Amino acid sequence: MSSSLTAVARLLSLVYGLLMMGLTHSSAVAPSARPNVVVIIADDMNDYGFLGAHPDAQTPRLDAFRRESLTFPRAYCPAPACVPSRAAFLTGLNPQHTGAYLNGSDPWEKEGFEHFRSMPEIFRKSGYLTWGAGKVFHAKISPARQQAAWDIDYGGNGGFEPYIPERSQIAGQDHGGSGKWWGAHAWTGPDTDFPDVRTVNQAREFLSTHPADPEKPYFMFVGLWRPHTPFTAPKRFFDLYDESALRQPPPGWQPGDLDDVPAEGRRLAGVWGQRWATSGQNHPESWRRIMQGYLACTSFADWSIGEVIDAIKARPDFENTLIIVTSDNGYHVGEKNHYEKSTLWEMSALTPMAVRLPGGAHAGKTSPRVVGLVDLMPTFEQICRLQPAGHAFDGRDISPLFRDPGLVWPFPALTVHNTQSASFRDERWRYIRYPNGDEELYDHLTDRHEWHNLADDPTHHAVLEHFRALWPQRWAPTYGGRDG
Ligand SMILES: [Ca+2]
Ligand SMILES: [Ca+2]
Repeated sequence: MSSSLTAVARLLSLVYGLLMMGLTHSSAVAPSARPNVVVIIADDMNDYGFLGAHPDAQTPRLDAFRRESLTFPRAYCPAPACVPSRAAFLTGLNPQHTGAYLNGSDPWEKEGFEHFRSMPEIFRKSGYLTWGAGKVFHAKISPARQQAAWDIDYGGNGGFEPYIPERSQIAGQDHGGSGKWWGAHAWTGPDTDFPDVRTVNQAREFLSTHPADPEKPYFMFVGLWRPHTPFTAPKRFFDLYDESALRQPPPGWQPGDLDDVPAEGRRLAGVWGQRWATSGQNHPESWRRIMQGYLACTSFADWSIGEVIDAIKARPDFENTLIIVTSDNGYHVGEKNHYEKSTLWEMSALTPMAVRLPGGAHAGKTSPRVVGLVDLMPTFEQICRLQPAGHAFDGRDISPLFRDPGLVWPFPALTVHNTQSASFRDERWRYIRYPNGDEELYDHLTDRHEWHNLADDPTHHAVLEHFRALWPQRWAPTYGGRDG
């Protein structure tokens, strides 16, 4: 008798468990409790480790995080550089509607932009406790805005330092007049020489001491400075990569790839001075060195991401926390004979995104749908029931994809580089158009590295017409800045 009772109890418990699982999975966020939100943004991280696109890249913490998360391998930045990408995803507004197109534009306090509220300001005004450290806006911010944004503000923790010491600089390959940016150097000083490590320590401190409060959830923005140049990282991350054994060139490089690219595309490939433009062919030694530096810094950023996530997981309110890991833009390491970003190709535009949903819904799954960083703000507004931003978003709420990652989602991502210079990406195609009307078209079904420009192929006339019809009509005057 008692054993059959036990069996019934077990059955009931199993049914209850399944019901709860179903509840958790069908509603990503319980309506009664707004989730905590953590946004971890790496700087200039491409798909090498995130999606395993480079055979030598090691990102074990991201791999583990992806096993608990819903991954969007087709996520794109609104602009392929730090300042305009952040201006866009922190407001939910695309560059062509604000004029914040370029690095060096410092848009935040300029006329016309100064009234746009940013992501942390909106969270704070909506009753969240807001915590920010590291690289966030990457532009001049007024004290008033800074105060409106954060309850707990650690600032940038410094910046890109430590720079490349002279002995590790690559001679003649300077960057903005200083060799300190270019080279690769295994750092043997203390970890805390790195702003990212200081940020991680502050995050750990907050996460391990701040009591869970369902009445006042927290919003945390962790802005990492790596893998952006200068390629310095603690030595143990360089030790992961034997420079002489690195498989080079990277999978996306092909000789003569620029031959079918219009003049403006070739010009963008040469921005940052011509020093790197032909280095793929001419400087294999320094290319390998830079690759080692980029991969080491990618693994360093991976470690930083993992440390923050582990601290979140140790909290009692972990299961009601939404964690998003992504980057502000992608990165070329020689593909199309180009370094860095600021182009309209996949290597610059792709910012893979992994989303750990409350309750662990869709863990380990992948959504094939095209989304963008500019979708974050409207998505948070919906999920976290935030106050209206005061402006209409260009991005869209992607929380329906959090419920059903396979939902039909026919919205291409727009990546804007400058006035009348932009690219659309849908699940199959990339379309690029430059200010003089020159175009590129790539078919990702057969050409994932965008080697074959099909814009002149009459077979694809209808595809070109489709994207031309989507071309933005309004282009705000620019706040200026620089091309790279
Ligand atoms: Ca960046
Ligand atoms: Ca080509």
